[in-house]
Amino acid sequence: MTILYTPNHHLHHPQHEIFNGEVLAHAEVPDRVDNMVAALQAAEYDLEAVNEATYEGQLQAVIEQIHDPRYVHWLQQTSVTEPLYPSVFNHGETALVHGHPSIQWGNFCTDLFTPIMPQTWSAAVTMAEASLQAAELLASHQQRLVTVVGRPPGHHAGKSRVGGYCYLNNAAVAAHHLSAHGRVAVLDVDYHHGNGTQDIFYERADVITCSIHAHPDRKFPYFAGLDTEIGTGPGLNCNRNFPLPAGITDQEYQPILESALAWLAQPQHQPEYLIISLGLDTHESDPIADFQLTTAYYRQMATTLSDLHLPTVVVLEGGYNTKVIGENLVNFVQGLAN
Ligand code: OKP
Ligand code: ZN
Repeated sequence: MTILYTPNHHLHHPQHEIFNGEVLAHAEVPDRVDNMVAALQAAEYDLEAVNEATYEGQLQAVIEQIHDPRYVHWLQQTSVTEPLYPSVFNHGETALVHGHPSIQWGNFCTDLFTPIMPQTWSAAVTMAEASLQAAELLASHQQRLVTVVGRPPGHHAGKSRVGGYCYLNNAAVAAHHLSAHGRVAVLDVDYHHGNGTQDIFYERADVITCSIHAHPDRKFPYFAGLDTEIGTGPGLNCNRNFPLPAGITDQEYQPILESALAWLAQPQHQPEYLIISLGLDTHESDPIADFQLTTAYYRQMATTLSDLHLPTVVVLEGGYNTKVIGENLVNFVQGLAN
């Protein structure tokens, strides 16, 4: 097992998210990753730092194949000195207007939870680079198991609209890179629906996607995540959602996880690589969620995943109790390597 992490996640530290006009403390904070790194080191794992990324070559090519290049270029080139929030959301064709960056941002984003901070680009592109390196370690047969610990997360970042604390879709970077080497399955076990990943691969049959999450009637991202969303065109029947009620326990989650894995591994799919979008916000103590999974269960969850016997990249997504997220990750990582 190789564990990559991105020390420069500290560069991105949003203070506020705005919900229903209320300014709240932002949940996606650097302490999350600091707690995970400390717990992994205490458990004697070696972590390999991915310090920075140059936006060129393969990284740029992969990112611009999964995201609208206009969005990515804009994010890369827009420099802000203050947090940037959208004011007006463009629901039509992307228009590269010359107005205030707050207006331009309205082309590409969906909510008031995902501000652009002065150094968001550096942190986000480094996390994407680490995800690409993880995929390459599998593609080149140097490793069968790689975990990427960093932030910002990525699974709500779609082709051209980002949100939910996510800017670049790290899991999609890994999946798209590996899709050149074999069929890929993406399983999203974050508490929230992986709507960005679903969007990116919705019409593709070479990357199949599956998400287990809180029912969108109740939780973010609200406008996606129903079990009727099954893919389209060549991607028909290559997406599957498991929306769940509040209060899910270990005993209730396990058979759903097994159904998801059975669906991913069915003969029509035959994945050769597995990407896990791992959110630890399914934990019973999570401050923004309502599932009841226990710390010990993450070990069982990962052991169940390892039964697929596929080369696997784990990419960190959510998880907002900064006191227990590291312990939960250690349990997961130990279960995976079993
Ligand atoms: C990101 B990830 C305000 C509600 C805002 C946004 C949730 C984004 C989750 N209290 N919720 O999937 O963990
Ligand atoms: Zn989440």
